[in-house]
Amino acid sequence: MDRKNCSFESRITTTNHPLTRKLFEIMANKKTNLCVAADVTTTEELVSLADKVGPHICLLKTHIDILTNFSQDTIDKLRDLAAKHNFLLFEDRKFGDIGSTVANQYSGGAYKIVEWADLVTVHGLPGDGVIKGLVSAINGRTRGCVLVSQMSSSGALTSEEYVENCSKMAENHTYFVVGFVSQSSKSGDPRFILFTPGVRLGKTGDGLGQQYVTPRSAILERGADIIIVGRGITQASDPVAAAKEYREEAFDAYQERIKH
Ligand code: 5BU
Repeated sequence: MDRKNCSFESRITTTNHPLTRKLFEIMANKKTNLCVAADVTTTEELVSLADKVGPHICLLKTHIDILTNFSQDTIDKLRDLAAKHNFLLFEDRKFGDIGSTVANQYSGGAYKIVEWADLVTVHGLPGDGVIKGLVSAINGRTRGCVLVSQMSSSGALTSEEYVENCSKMAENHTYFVVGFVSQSSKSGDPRFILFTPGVRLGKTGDGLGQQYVTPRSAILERGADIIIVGRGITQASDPVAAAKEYREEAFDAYQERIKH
């Protein structure tokens, strides 16, 4: 069973991870494989964006530490919107330290990420202690992580060997890892979801190292399951219309892929 030829529905039963299953269900039922990167700097903008694009997304990706006015109210509102529109919360924290430190960063500090983020991003660089550390902080909650195995930025140091080693790490920790942030994947393992950022229509870069491909290219050529789109939506004159456009392009490309 090759991941790239399988429908999201048919992949539900390939995994026991409750959040992987939930995400496949949301994608299949809502007919969307769009994740919006909500890189705005105030709670008001974040909540307003989440409510507007909510009907079109399976996931809302945050960088919670770029908010200037974060509070518990931010989280209460985000969780309400996630329930209202049926999407998951994905904090792009890119944990990358020893297990003991990431456990504290995950559960403590100002953001208490473990209390509200369904999924978080993690670098494999420290070795699998980073995963064990995060898991030690979960305390019975249903949580998962996405391993960053390859970055979208130019000159990224993520070699083929590194990507391979991230795959092995994921295979050893399937109870926590739901998939990879990557630019391409040779892995056909249907349990793992491939998330691809660096997606934008009509631009190839941002002048600061980001590199873009189109939704079709990400899904059909690079094998993405979920596209992550930030400024293509947040900086559009009409973010809702842009979200609809990316959603349609991405879901059409996915449907085309599973036909073959
Ligand atoms: P953009 O506005 O579509 O360029 O935003 C992309 C988002 O995805 C942004 O939040 C980044 O932090 C995130 N990202 C990325 O662009 N490339 C990567 O390899 C990883 C995350 Br990992």
